[in-house]
Amino acid sequence: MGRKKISLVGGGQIGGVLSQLIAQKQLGDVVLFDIVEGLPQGKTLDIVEASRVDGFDVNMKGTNDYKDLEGSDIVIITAGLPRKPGMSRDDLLTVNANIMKTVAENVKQYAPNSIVIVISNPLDAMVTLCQKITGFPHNRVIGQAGVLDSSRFATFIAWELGVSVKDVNAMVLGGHGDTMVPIVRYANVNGIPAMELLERKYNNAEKAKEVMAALVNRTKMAGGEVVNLLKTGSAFYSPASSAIAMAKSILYDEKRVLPACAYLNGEFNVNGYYVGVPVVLGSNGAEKIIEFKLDNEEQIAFNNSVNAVKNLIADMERLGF
Ligand code: TXD
Repeated sequence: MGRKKISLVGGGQIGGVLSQLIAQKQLGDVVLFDIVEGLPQGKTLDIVEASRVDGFDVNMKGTNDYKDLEGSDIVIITAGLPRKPGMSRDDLLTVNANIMKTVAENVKQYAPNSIVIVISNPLDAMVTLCQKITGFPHNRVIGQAGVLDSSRFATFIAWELGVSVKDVNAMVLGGHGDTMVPIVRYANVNGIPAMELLERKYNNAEKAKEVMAALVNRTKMAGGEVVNLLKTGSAFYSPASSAIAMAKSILYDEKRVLPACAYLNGEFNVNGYYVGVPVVLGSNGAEKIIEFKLDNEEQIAFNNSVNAVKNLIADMERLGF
């Protein structure tokens, strides 16, 4: 039995880290595609030359030819420009939609049976466009945002409470923009509500609320925080790790429940849009949306986030995509 084939379209910062993680975790063989000549070839050669040191067997190919995507089980798309300081994710819409159009046409042609994970921003719009152009069933086109946003939220909670991040569960839903919705009510440390632990820490319910509000706010702005520090691009280690968690759940049919950008058909009262929600990820891609009740405040924030996604999609359609 051959190894699974994972193709990465976009060989920039995230594409490079994705390649290295796939090799180190031996998830499958890798094709790294980019339009820049030499870039994917150089990165894959460099990674493979560490195989003796790290002890991994992997076939890896850097390419500028879409034909190499043939037979892919999974395609992860990072092609597109990242943000610079002062830009919102939505500012990338026109340029990245043009790139996604070409990418999706080629994925459709050369990897018609693949499951696609989109990472390029503005995420919710790029996933929508990718599905539209490939025509793949919705369960086979998903986007990565929620795993990362949730990991950021969990990290900030762990720091605040002085506990291992491994014991923190925290979930962020909605669109991948400033309106994303960290779900405070279910944030917990090994099942114990994070809010209760904050109230105990400060012995003051009001202060606990303020501290949590600051963690929520930092989570929403976390992408921008990294952009402002890096100045030349956006986060790339953590987005790559997050997409790998999704790919692994699909490749090993783990059926993990991960927040992902998935197509809603009435779930959470949303019809016909891609939005971040908890999803069962298995060998058929997004196999099931996990619904749960939102309270009033969460519902308002979620609706607001869905509206932001709808506006973004309307903008994209106005641009002719
Ligand atoms: O969580 C998330 N979803 C994200 C998404 C978190 C952080 C960053 N996120 C977005 O991912 C970011 O806003 C960008 O839209 C993508 C890729 O970010 P990355 O940091 O990897 O950007 P790079 O380093 O600029 O790499 C992009 C590569 C680069 O090598 C280009 O040559 C290539 O994309 N590119 C193309 N590849 C294929 N085909 C076309 N047409 C093309 N155009 C550019």
